[in-house]
Amino acid sequence: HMRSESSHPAALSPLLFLEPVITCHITLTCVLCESLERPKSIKFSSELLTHLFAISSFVTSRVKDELLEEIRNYKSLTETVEEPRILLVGQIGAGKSSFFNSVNSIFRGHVILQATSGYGDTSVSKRYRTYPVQDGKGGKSLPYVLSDTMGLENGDGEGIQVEDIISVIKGHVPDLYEAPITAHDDRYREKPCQADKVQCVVYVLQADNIHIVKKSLLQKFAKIRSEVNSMGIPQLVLVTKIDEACTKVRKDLTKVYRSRYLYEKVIQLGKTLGAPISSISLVKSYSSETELSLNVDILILKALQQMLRATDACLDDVKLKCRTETTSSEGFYPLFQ
Ligand SMILES: Nc1nc2c(ncn2[C@@H]2O[C@H](COP(=O)(O)OP(=O)(O)OP(=O)(O)O)[C@@H](O)[C@H]2O)c(=O)[nH]1
Ligand SMILES: [Mg+2]
Repeated sequence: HMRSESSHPAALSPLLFLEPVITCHITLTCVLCESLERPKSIKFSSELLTHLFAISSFVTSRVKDELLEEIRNYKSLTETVEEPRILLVGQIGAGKSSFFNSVNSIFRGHVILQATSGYGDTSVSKRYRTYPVQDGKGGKSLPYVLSDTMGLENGDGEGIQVEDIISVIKGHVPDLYEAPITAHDDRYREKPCQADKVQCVVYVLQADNIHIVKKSLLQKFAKIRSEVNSMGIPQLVLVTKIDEACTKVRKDLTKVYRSRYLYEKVIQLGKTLGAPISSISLVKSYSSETELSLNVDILILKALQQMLRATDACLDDVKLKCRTETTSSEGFYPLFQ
């Protein structure tokens, strides 16, 4: 019964990465809930219920462990770029800094706020910052860095400019740089090396306001996208605040791939940005919680895994480029057409 109700239109299938696990988890959860809500029609012994909950939690924690294992053991296998850079760009308050904080929290084992996050009339993040991810307190740094930018603003000439973001992507901008970024500055890297450049660009949008994203902002995204396409850098989309967009999902995060509302938003976003559905990840970052939660972690780790895989695609092209010693952009396969 659960299976037939959960069947989705084909376009959503790339998002159903955890289908077997989630189905198992959801089936167990629903059986449990139904039995709790309607004790007269279905009766399970409390012992059986305890076992079912235990199996469900076990399966979910195994998924998290496997994701952690893959992400921990990531290697760039590229001499020129030991630590690939993943850059998050998006509107003010979209949840860029919170995503970094959530990734860091998962590897730390508890919720931490390293990047300043919050709400402001202008971007809360005032500088371009790169964050290495540490594997536990005092642990080694994982071999990739997440880069946080100031938020893009709706109006022209306000906040960080498209040109600034392109400079960051091209590797001209060092860590802790404040916009505006000019070639006259001493710290501006005139000739960045491959390791200074960004290997994956992630556009961050919040699920609860996709329908009201301003045209001016979409134009800024389009400008960045066309420039990034020509550089052959993979581009992904991160949809944050899914809990704010759908009440069912807020109550139970495992419903994320069953939400028709979110499904429609993803399709709409794909069309607006010209991005394939498979390049869109849905997450809920840690915002008000003080403890980690398995379901939040899995979505965050899955998004990070997708970013690292996209980064690999970029690095393969870098290697190919080095081998063929050509400056032509042939051989690049950007994710956005
Ligand atoms: N409910 C919920 N709140 C979130 C989520 N992600 C971020 N927030 C909240 O949204 C607000 C803005 O988040 P930030 O991470 O500071 O956003 P930002 O994109 O870094 O913003 P700027 O630095 O100003 O550009 C904060 O109050 C966060 O707690 C989410 O997934 N769910
Ligand atoms: Mg920020």
